[in-house]
Amino acid sequence: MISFIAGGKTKVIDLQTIENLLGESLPQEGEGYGVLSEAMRYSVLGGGKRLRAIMLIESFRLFSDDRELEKYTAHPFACAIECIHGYSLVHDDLPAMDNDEYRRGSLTTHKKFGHAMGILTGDALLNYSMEIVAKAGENLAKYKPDYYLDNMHNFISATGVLFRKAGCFGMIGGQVLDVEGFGDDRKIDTEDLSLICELKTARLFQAALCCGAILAGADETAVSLLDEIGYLMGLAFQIRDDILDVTATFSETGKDVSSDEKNNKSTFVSIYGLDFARDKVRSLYEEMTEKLNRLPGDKSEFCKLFEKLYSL
Ligand code: GRG
Repeated sequence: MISFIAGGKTKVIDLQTIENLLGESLPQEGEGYGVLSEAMRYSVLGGGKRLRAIMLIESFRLFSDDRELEKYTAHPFACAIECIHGYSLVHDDLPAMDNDEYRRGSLTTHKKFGHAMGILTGDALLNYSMEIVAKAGENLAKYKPDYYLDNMHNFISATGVLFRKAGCFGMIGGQVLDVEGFGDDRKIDTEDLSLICELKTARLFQAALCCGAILAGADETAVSLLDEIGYLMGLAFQIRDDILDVTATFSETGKDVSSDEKNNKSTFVSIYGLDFARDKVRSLYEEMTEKLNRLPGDKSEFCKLFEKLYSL
């Protein structure tokens, strides 16, 4: 459970609330065509730390106490970013990419529903993320017309940030570099590796923090600081993921271990070694904490999240 105090009020966002929001917003089982809604729900609802949703909502709460506005803006964006993250994992696990069998302790989507359905489920989740955001815009116009007229530019700006950071110049671009770099057993250099990580992993962290803040009406200085924090968080997260790939067990991660080695991938660990990788995570942790402390409000729960994510 993540909780923190801002503006004198205790604020709590718990995992169950996010699970409920996601469960309600995804197509219900049996809705639509064939097995698709079941596969979409399986892919998104079957575990996951909900980091991006939590970061988005907590970032909103750093700048606004308006729970009604949060419900109409940050909540649908939190669901949308989890759908985008979910689709990226479904596609990343496909035979044409990492060819993994387990994710979140269960069979990967293509292993359970077949390859074609793995592709289609990922497609549907990406499209659905846009449907969620579009629907939220419609609801705002209908139920919060004052906000709609005065602050719609924030909603539009957050929409652009989310899909740009997830798109061809962001996460998908990073995956392209990853596939090109590793597809023929070439070893990529550290500069390329950092860029891939920045695009593939950090962009969605940045999107989560920036969207939450923008929706709450934060100013440009705060948003760009959050963008920097998201970058550091993503980089540290990826390096930690590389470390866990060689040090953790299946029961700890719920996914295939030694997947990078199996795919002959260069990682921060394979290039620099475990000790250097651990030191790098620690120094990134310090840097993100320093930047976080420049933001307004009580950031203690963000600090707890950092500790949880980056302790080694
Ligand atoms: C296929 C377009 C496309 C993109 C794939 C994100 C990504 C890009 C691939 C995932 C590769 C990977 C394992 C990266 C390490 C960092 C990461 C995103 C780990 C999974 O995120 P968590 O730990 O997952 O937040 P949960 O299951 O908790 O939601």
